[in-house]
Amino acid sequence: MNEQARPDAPAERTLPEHSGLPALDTADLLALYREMRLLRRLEEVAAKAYTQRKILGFCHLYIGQESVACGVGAVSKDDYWITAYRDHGHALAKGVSARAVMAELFGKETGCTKGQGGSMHLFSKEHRLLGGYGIVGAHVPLANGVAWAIRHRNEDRVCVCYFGDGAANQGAFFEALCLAALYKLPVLFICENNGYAMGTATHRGSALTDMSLRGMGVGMAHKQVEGFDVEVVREEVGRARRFIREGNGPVILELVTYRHRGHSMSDPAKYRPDGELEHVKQESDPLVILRKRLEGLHKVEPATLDALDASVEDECDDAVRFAEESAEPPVSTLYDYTYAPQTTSYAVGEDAPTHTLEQSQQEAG
Ligand SMILES: Cc1ncc(C[n+]2csc(CCOP(=O)(O)OP(=O)(O)O)c2C)c(N)n1
Ligand SMILES: [Mg+2]
Repeated sequence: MNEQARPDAPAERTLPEHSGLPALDTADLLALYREMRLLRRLEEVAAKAYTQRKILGFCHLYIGQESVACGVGAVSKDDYWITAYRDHGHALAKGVSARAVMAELFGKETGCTKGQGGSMHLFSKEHRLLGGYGIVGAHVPLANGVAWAIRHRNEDRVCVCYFGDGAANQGAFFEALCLAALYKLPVLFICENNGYAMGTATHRGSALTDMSLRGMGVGMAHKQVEGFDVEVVREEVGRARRFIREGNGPVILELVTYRHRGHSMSDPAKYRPDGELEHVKQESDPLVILRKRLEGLHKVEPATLDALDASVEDECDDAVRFAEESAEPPVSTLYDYTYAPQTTSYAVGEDAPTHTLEQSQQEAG
């Protein structure tokens, strides 16, 4: 069959060789080390608060995966991000404060979602963090909508869509991928393959375990990347982001990672083979990798890194105090932000008016 008979055969898409980003210096790497340390420590503190029943509901920890969110954040702070329920690390890496994240976990009105979302629904319009979703795979099509808006507004941004290896088996995911490639939408799909979907190892849920290869079926540029080294993540995401912004269409990256804790706080994670966790912690802990590099290659004194650790400790203590002292949201706000306003008369980029349930019902007739 010749090319003419197949005019829609997707051209081979290759990512650029380099991101074009400048190399990171010692100060940049120290900032990334501190950020990853904050992600980890805030969650260790949250885990303790959870066992004290100060945090209720579901709580999924990101410990072990910090190099992904922080590596992406090093390239993509001004983009839109959308993610699933394992979202604490994404919020922090996007710039949401430790106070606003912890207060949200505590269900307080000072939280980034005004205490109405909790752990799985961190949101910050100011930081272009568009959630936090609990239904596996359901947010992936939303990324396409965000990308349409980016194109419509002519913004120099992409939408970064994070999801897990389990989500990459969902129908909504496949459909979203297909349309994103067809319309060349500015989406960077990032599969954080942490080896498990709840208790199911990736190879027990899919014959294909490199989820970036899902891009092949729809003609999308794709790559599998080792996700434990924050510098590598930054460079690879930089390459993909550049490709997208140059108008070549979306990219799917699989970042190989690992979660050190169970699926959620109620999971003792007994399904792992003996020694697997210990091995990963020894060989592939993102914090250990970067600390070793800073001490070895960059000749940073251990005391400098210890001082950063201590400042993170203070920041987390402050976040807990802030969350504890904050008020719960007033009951009168229970239905706020639930119903979208019916009007379409507000301009793009302008805030939609906040509606009460009553107002929305009146408008709906
Ligand atoms: C549609 C749907 N099916 C099942 C669940 C229950 N569930 C919650 S998390 C999860 C596993 C998802 O794993 P993965 O996508 O790999 O993300 P990870 O938890 O590893 O970050 C499942 C099956 C759900 N929330 N939504
Ligand atoms: Mg997973």
